[in-house]
Amino acid sequence: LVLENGLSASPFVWRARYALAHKALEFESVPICLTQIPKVSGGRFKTVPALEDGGNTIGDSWDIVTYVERAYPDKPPLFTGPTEYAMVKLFDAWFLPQVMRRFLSLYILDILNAARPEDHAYFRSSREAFLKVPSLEAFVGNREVRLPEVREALAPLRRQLSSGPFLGGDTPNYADYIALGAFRWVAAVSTLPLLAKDDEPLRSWIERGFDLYGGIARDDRLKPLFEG
Ligand SMILES: N[C@@H](CCC(=O)N[C@@H](CS)C(=O)NCC(=O)O)C(=O)O
Repeated sequence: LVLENGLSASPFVWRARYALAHKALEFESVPICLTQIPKVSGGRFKTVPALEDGGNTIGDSWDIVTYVERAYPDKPPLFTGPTEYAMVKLFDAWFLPQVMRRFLSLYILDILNAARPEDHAYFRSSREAFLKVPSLEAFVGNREVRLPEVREALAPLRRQLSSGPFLGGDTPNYADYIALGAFRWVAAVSTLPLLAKDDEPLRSWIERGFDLYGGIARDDRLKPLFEG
């Protein structure tokens, strides 16, 4: 899901990219913008990410990871088994409303401003309807004042990362990819640094996570996630 500057911004696309890299699966990435989604793959997909693999077409990031895990059992596993899968789903059920929605409340106007011009009208009307807000401006209002509360909402991540380099422990798991994908999304659009300069262990973990798989999330065009 590309912005005007060519960066890929969707947190859901990023978690899927991390998953494919983890499984050492080669893929071709097709950059499209929001209003192009209905025009690709015969209109089969309503959202990105979407995966075409041989004759199989899969939309939804969780369906994609479930599919690649089943289709490529000889590749590095994303989950040690159904128990870890269930626990990471639980993590996502917390992360989506408690973290990603808060990120949206800080950055939705930055996303709009960074989007391709042809997406602007659709992005505004669809997001205002989805969030049930009178305007995106009202939704991000007072964002500097709300920043400490958003930082505080990340406390469970800090707590977990104080006992190991990744949320998954010694090595990254899909919970890491879900969370890293959201920070990568913010870094693509942010005009307000999300985190304090000394926010450890989040800072080291984000550096480590962006460096994974040959620097998968690195890009010179990214905005600072930390105050300078
Ligand atoms: N549950 C889906 C959510 C994906 C999603 O919401 N993607 C957004 C971009 S971040 C999208 O494609 N939206 C299409 C639209 O708004 O028309 C997943 O996990 O893949």
